[in-house]
Amino acid sequence: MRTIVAKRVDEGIADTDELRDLVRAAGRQIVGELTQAREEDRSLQFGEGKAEELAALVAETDADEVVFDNQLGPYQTYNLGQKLPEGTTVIDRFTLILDIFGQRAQTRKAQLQVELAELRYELPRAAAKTSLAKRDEHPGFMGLGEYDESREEAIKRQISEIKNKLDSIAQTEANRREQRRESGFDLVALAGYTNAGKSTLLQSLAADIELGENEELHPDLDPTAEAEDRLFTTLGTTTRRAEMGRRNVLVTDTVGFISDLPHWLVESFKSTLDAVYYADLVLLVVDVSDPTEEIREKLVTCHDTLYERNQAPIITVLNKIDAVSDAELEEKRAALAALAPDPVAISGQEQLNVDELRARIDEALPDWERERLVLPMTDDTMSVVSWVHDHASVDDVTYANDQVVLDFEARPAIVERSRAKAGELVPARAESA
Ligand SMILES: Nc1nc2c(ncn2[C@@H]2O[C@H](COP(=O)(O)OP(=O)(O)OP(=O)(O)O)[C@@H](O)[C@H]2O)c(=O)[nH]1
Ligand SMILES: [Mg+2]
Repeated sequence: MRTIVAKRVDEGIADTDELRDLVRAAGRQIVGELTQAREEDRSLQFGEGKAEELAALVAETDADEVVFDNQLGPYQTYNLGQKLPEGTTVIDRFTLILDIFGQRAQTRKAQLQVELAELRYELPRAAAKTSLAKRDEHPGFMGLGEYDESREEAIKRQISEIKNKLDSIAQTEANRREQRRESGFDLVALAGYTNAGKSTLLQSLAADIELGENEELHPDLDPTAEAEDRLFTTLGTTTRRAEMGRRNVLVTDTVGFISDLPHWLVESFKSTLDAVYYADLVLLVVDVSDPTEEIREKLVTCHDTLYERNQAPIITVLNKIDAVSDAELEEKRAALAALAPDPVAISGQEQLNVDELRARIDEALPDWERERLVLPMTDDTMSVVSWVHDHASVDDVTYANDQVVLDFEARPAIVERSRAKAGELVPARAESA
């Protein structure tokens, strides 16, 4: 597809870098660009003269599509379509992002989310079409008007059906997170602006897939996390076990953040970030090779996205240090100190300082508790001993006087469960003693 990028800003210079990256990520070829600094024109977004210039540029470059960085209202889309050569598609940044998501959606969940976002986008437009048709006195349009009203109802119905399906998927995922915690896993999530290097870092942190008895717990574990230099390479979530010493850690990679997403789009993909919001720890990955101002803006977007719902502690990870000099890194670290306190600087790709990051992860995760359990000898005692071996770090086991004494360290949740299991072992007659 031959695409022209267009952007209007109220004042100053319109920066089209990110829009261009998005257009390329969507698999289009950029054949032209047009920008304008002025207030928004209600019917055309651009001013009248600029819109005519756009029409000429489309004709000259033989473009099939214009992508606006600005959000276009239904009437603006319609009016621009009337101005441009016939057959030219007019879309905005958000429909473009939706198109990318649609191309990448592989899981049922991602497909439902894309469908939901499309319907939410369409809903106000169906209403606009109805009113356009009603305004027109042409009797032939009356039927169309009625048809569109029922279309609105149909969209609303579909939206609520898809929401129900997504809710039940989210519930399944929430249950899985709980099961994993109960089996002794710490859950770490990778978050950050799109293209920051999350998937690459996941590959560096990941251990070989080897789940043993826990296999049925992890239907979503995936050997690959695709990494590529384009926006939104990752859409669904990928989980891998990390190599972390005594701890059992699962790291989840997820969709990247981007600025200025309209609420209907964010809403539709909300549960994609549940892995981040309900993690035990979030690694906020930053591309430190970007210019400082850009890092700042991207960090603000990330914090805004995390702010409302995130419950976990955050470690900021300055990634791609191989691409900057030591002096530059220090300068940026200082400039960003307020937004990114005490960051860890690494290169996921070149495996620089990844061990330091592992140490920080270990430090930031919930402290392990030391526990001593005295178990009576019953038929089930050995299965509890072996459960503790599987879920904790055992320091000592002593067998004496028909008792087993277990010394170990584990996550608080595991200690709690081991106590419950030990409690069930007490023979009935010992309870009153
Ligand atoms: N120089 C350098 N490049 C890196 C590093 N880590 C990742 N990259 C590159 O950055 C680009 C994006 O990496 P990804 O791992 O796909 O980034 P992501 O955050 O998962 O991106 P999305 O899934 O699109 O949100 C790729 O071209 C990587 O090769 C690094 O430490 N140094
Ligand atoms: Mg990725």
